[in-house]
Amino acid sequence: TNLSAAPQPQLTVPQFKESVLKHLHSTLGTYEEKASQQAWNQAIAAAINEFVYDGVSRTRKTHAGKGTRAVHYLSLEFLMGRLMSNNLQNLGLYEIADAAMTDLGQSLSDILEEEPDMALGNGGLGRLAACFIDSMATLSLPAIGYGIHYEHGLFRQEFYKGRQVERPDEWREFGSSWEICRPESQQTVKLYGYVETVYEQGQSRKVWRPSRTLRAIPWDIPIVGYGGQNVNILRLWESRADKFFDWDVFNSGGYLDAYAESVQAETVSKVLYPNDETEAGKELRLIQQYFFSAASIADVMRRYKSAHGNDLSKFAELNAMQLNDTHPAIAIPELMRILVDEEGFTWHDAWTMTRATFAYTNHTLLPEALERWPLKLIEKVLPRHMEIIFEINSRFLQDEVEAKWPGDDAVKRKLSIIEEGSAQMVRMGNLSAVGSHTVNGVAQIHSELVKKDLFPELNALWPTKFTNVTNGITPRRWMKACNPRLSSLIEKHVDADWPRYLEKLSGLKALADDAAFQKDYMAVKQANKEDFVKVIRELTGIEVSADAIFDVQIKRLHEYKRQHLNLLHIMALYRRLLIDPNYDLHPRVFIFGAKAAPGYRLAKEIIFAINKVAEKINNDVRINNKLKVVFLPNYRVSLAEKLIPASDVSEQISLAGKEASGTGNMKLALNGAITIGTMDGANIEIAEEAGTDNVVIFGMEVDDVEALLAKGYQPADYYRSNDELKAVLDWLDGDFFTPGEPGLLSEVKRNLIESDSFMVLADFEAYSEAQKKIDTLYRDKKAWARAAIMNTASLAKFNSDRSIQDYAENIWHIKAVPAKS
Ligand code: 26V
Repeated sequence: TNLSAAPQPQLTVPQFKESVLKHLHSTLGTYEEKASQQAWNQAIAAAINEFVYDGVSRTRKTHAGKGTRAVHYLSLEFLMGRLMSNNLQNLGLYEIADAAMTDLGQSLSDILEEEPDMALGNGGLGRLAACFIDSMATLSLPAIGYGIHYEHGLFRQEFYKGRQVERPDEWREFGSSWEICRPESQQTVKLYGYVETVYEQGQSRKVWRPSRTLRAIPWDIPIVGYGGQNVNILRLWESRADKFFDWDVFNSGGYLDAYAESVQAETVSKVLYPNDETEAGKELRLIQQYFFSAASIADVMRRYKSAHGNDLSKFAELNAMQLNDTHPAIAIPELMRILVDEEGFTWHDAWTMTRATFAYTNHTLLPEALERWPLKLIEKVLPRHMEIIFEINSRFLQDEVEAKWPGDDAVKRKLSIIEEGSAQMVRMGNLSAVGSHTVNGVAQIHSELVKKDLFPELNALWPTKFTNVTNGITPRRWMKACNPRLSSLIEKHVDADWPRYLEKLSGLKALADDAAFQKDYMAVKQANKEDFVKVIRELTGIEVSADAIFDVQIKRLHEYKRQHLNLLHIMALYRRLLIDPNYDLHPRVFIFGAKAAPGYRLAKEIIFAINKVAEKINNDVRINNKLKVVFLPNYRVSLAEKLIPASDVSEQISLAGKEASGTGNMKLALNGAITIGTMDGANIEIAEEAGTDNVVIFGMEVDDVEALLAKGYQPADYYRSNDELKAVLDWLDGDFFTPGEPGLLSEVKRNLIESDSFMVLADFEAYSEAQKKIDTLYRDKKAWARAAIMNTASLAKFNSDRSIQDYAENIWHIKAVPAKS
């Protein structure tokens, strides 16, 4: 195989030029002098797609009819971002295309900016799925991603007077260059209705009589592996009305009713739900989950039968399905329904096959994020599935729990898939764990907590079921494509195939103290920062200096991630500068990027508070530009790609035990930012790999948090005993940051003093001390450069290829099948 080499371009510059012009003329129907940036973008996409589609065909042909086991990655979110530069990089065509466009008098980098992000995900979980399908293609694994073809991705964020406003995301208003509609593979999905018991030849059988059906239309996004050998598919389902014109309704004057039906059907794939407590229990969300799970399983079945006929005995042997969180958990009873009701398997055999098929990844321990559906709702939308869930549950409790803990009703109540209470609820985590052969967490500490705190009894029942796969990121997007300066510097010192074999960067460790290399490395950082100064100016009008420390916190806004801890410290620095204008602080720019769920009140208040504090600080001439605060609107993948290479400090300050893994921490560290972080999620493993001298760890650990909680946490004690903390919290009450309108920021203060569920005040002092260490370290240019280089050189573990290799070997048991040339 050619996996060991960097991708070889299959075109010369003149050939690429010719191809783009051909498509501009005969695909787009325009010409050089007339073409808009968008038309150029589409012409380049068409030129790239000649290779992409060829890869799709070769990969399909290689797999067709083969008896090789494949994995199906079921995820309600794929946060893909832009695809053009990534596809060019993975095909080895980036430099060629760049030169070709320059010859044509165009700027490739400007044209790349025309592409909207595919923001079909909320945050970490969705971006992880996107990195994983890149790695599955790169490793030549037979793999398909399944999800929803949302018309609108995550909302576009604007600020109005410092407050978040949500606007619709229109990523494919005029179509997308990267999708192929496959009407020949459409499926029908049933909903609602009732269950009938049919008696035949002394046997009874359950038949679901649905009262509604939806059509599921697949859109395939080609996923180009690094080197372009295999091109896999991300299959996204769009919902349509089953029959657009109901002729009977139409003839009797119900023309508009027929349209109304199609509008209703199309709402199913209309919009991605934000992670939002207020959305819990929404019928449309449950239908989304079932819609894509059912369409995907039907698709897998169709492919199996066309290759192997109607004998399903090898189904589980040939198909693995990974549940990306509990969102597709309804796939478990769906597969049971097909095997038992439609294919005539005994319950026992169907259950053996189902459990051999599914594995489940847990991404959070936060109780409010664990999915529970009202039993009544599932009964209404999916009556047969509710019966199957009851059956799964009663067999699990009687055969497995009773055998282990005879007569113990308390343990049964705790483990039951059905939660009893005034309204019965279905616990999707329990269903997923019971119906899967393997359950994994996403970082070492998180996987331990899954066993210890979330599923201790299930872990006692099945000690080998629970495992860890530490998350990763694709170095193609998160280094090679987004940081071309660092990539070319690296290539002078290590093998060109480092984006595939990231451990090759460990060769840089020998250069960590080399003065010339340090100088080159820091010059790259400086140039990236100078580029980003312009981005900040364009997006916010704020002027910052590239000589300041760029201190970055980019992630969804959530109390457990503690953006407000960062804010309190910024206020403390500001106060120190006001008290003593000579306070010795290396100039610092604090940069935030974060969307809050639309219904998450306090998160939105924190955004508002950061924006108001920023406004005041950025306009205060007294502090001599030593401090700037920038909140970038509409944080998304394409903005991350510009910011991460320009970052000096990576803020990873969640309360210990709450951040399952984090993946931004890996991207920032790989690009040479120094982590200031708690002993949480993957921070722990990053410190282990990069060396504890090269990260700044602070604050309570999981045990400390537990101890403080047991003792009784009193945030007001910290408020009273720390004068600086008291002063900055009191500041929020007045009108200092909101002139003429006192109290606008009081809710943040009140929450911290009265509840502070994530112990911000308890960690404030330790955080403030850790920030002093950052300041001191930065002034020692050599020590800083050394630490940054050690981070870049040591992060091979967090290559998503390694994560996927772990899944392939330990969970899916699948092997590479390289596509033939
Ligand atoms: C969901 C919800 C839903 C309702 C209310 C609040 C809330 C808060 C958080 C979530 C998280 C959804 C799952 C998720 O995105 N987890 C993230 O997964 C990443 C990939 O494994 C991991 O790196 C992050 O640490 C983890 O937060």
